[in-house]
Amino acid sequence: MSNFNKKVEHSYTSEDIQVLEGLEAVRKRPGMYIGTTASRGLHHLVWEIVDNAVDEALAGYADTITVTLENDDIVTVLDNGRGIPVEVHSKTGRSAVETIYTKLHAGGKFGGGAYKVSGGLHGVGASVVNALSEWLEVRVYKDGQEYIQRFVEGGKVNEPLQRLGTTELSGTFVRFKPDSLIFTETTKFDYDIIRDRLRQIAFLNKGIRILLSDNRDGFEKQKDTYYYEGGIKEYVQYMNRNKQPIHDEILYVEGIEDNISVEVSLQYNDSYTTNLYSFANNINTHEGGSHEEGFRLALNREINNYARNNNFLKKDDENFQGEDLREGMTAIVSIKHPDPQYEGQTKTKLGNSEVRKIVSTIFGNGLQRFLMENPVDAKIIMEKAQIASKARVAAKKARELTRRKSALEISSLPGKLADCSSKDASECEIYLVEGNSAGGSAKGGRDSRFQAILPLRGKVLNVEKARLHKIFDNNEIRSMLTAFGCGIGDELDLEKLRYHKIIIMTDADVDGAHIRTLLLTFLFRFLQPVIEGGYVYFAQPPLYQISKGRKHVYVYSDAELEGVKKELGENIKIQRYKGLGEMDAEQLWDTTMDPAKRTLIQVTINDAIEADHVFDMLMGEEVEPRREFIQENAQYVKNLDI
Ligand code: 0RA
Repeated sequence: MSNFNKKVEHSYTSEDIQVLEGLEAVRKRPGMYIGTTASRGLHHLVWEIVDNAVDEALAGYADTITVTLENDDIVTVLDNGRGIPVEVHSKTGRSAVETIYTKLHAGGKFGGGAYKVSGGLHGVGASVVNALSEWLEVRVYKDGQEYIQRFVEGGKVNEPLQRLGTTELSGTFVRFKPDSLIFTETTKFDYDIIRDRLRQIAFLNKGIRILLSDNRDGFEKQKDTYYYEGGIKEYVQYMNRNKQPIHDEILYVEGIEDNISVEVSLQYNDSYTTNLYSFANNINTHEGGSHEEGFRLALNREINNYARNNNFLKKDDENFQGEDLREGMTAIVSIKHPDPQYEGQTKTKLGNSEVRKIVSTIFGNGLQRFLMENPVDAKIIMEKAQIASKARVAAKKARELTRRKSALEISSLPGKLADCSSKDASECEIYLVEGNSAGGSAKGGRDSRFQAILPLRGKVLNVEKARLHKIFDNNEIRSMLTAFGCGIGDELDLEKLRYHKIIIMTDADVDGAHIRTLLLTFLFRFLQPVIEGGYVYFAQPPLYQISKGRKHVYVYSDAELEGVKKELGENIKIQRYKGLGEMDAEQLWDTTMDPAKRTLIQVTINDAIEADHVFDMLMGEEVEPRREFIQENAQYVKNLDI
């Protein structure tokens, strides 16, 4: 160490010439190294320096990384690791500091840790940052001493590493100013871009604390700190923050094999989209690769195994398919590999084939255990898979059917439909009306500009109990599908929905409740997005008309009836409406269809699984709960005053 008491002699060698030629090549064709010299490339410089600090943290020697944005486009990155080695290497005659910042691709050789996170999309090494900087300085705090080395004009060494004095600190501090000769488009760093990436790094590397602050004059003074003890488990929670998770426990699995570390976290929410993100050495592998393949393999294998063993799949049932299991899933797969190979169009596909088996084993074991230990969560996940697989089968059948049907049949509107004249779906309403006589009153009473009427004859087919070909051969169902115009299953397109209010109008009796449940079952099974989009309503016809002299009052519930009776006192006449057909056109308009006066009940299905349970209960073999439920009225609707 004594040679640091004075400046180290520094002679110009052939090495130096090579180094300069290397960095000169970077300056000549920066795009080759950082992609672009626009904003994206500029930020690349920060990722590169931060990656080195993250490596030191992953090696277990640092736990805090501090990034600041300073005036004059200067960025600093500090870590509390061991500090870059300062001794002069006998062969090269230079220090590790100098080598790391001046030799292309030198970083990895000095990696003290198991992983070199860089090596993917970026991973060009700190020397590239140096090459593209007006100046760069490195301070090393090590063994009680502080050292500094400065580089100028794209990595030129003016003087070798110097010792500055003593310090209590340990770590590495890098400060640099990107070269405006290179970054001609912009040299302004964007706080939000840096914040988002640092947050992601913190999620992907549990236990690392990352601080960011914006100290620039003329910018909002900002500070953020990221630290996630739970790592990617908290990442999943964060990604689901505006979603509705359907089970409480977030799955988290970690393991290591052949020096490859694997972490997976997963939770289902009530949506139908998949949020699967994979990473290799902290780089987002957009194009997937062997780690994602291993994940999918294990997910399919373990969920189907559990479903078989616990009777969520019966003897004759086919296995769940991958897509059934990914619906509504938020998952992170993160691996760290000592020698990652990237493939694909954008080099964001992990190629290492050995990773498939390792992820599959580690995640598979963890998932198996999770399902055993969390039977409540497991049941919810199994039921979600059941629904998804039913929907997939239905969609496939619907597709086949659409192909079979002639274009004419599909495109011509059903004869019974009394359509409205407006073609603006957002104001159009279609009433699904029980029975022909009620249909007549509705046709007479409606405002034909925006209200269409589709009378349905008798009981609607119970789609739960019919085979699919029968469902699609059913006239009522075909009439509805043709009138709605939005298609079905996979090919459902809400843009094509011809009415933004689908209003189910049935008698206010048990039969009516049954019919509307049948209609809802059909809508739920085949047109779920239409319910979710808030396009489905129940009309609310009155139960009674109360007359006193010339005064008529409509009453919509038994509870209301008591109040009105008290209010009006003696000599009143109560007429109970047994069906819609008892009302004439004018009465039906006044009480049930006039937007200014009516009450519509919007059908909402917040929780598809709960709804499915309701439908199973209503449509299944058990009679008693069905009767009770229908009489208590649907609890999956909410009141909406129009
Ligand atoms: C090589 C060897 C050692 C540490 C590092 C590199 C190192 C590099 C960077 C870059 C940013 N921060 C860093 N921290 C450490 C090991 C040194 C030793 O064993 O003393």
